[in-house]
Amino acid sequence: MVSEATRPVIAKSQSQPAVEQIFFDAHLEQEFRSRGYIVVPLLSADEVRALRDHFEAAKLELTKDFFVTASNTDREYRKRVAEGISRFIEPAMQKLIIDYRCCQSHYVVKQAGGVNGRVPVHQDYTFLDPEGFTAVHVWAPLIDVDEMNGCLQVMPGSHTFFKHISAIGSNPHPYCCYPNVNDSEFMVSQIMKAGQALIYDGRLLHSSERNNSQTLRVAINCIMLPSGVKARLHKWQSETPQLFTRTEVSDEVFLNFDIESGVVEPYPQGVEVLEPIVCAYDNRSVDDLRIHMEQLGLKRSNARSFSAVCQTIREFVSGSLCLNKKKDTRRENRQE
Ligand SMILES: O=C(O)CCC(=O)C(=O)O
Ligand SMILES: [Fe+2]
Repeated sequence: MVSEATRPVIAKSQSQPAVEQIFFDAHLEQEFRSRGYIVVPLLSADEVRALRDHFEAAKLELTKDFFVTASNTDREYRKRVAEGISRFIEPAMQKLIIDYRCCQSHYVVKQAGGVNGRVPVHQDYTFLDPEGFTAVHVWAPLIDVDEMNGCLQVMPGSHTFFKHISAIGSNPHPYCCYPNVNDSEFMVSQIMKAGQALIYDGRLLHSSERNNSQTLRVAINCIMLPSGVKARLHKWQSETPQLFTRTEVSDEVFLNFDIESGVVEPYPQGVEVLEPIVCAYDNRSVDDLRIHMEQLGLKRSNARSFSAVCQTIREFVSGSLCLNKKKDTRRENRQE
């Protein structure tokens, strides 16, 4: 295990503190730090098949158009799912990143044609303090994904833009000022093959549209933290809006807690109460975001416009788009 003392650090400029190295490969590290994510091949075809079998065997009762296995209340079930996924993801990730573990693993599933399956732009829950180690989140589809069946969309560079704690139980988020952010110039669709993984900084803004295909969209979502570093959960104090209470929890706690409310008193075993933390609401404008992305050299890529063209072609071929129509049916379909 790499301890805090021996974990390699990346020297930065004198004005900025050094940061711990996450990836073995310097190019991946650089990419991850600047964009907030990378996409890499992670699982072999056999591993994807084994995970699909594991998913089928778990016999999910899909009660929502977008379903996360962490919302199941059966502890043994959650444990089985988490262990079954981590068994594949951990060894594969350990070839890429230095001494991290999965502290939570879920299936994230979109029902075929599910009209309520859209996942709005969000930052995943914050599992570490804002300064210090970085939580590495992994999203890996077990089926090829594109804009038709609800691929992930990300906002490159957003992980270092907002200073925001995403508290369990929710708190006001600064990106709510971009109401139509899914369609905005900032989001990039990630068209991926089964077995590829999007490895992202836990602060990266992301979203996904509903699954308009005829097939279930199954993916895996794992939260990875450095070995020996416990997760920290934050709860917003609405009466003192800059204040968040904090608890430090063992990985076991994730098998029991309610993903909407987190840990609640009386706290179960494995929960330690820490000092509260202050984090002011970061009210920044869309222009600030544009400047930030320009500074990072992250002008919007062609990826989305290219995939939008592919989508149009697919719809035309499937007969759902008539080119004689003046109206943009794609846009209409997307509104809920
Ligand atoms: O699977 C998806 O489409 C999005 C999942 C996600 O972002 C989440 O569960 O936090
Ligand atoms: Fe997410």
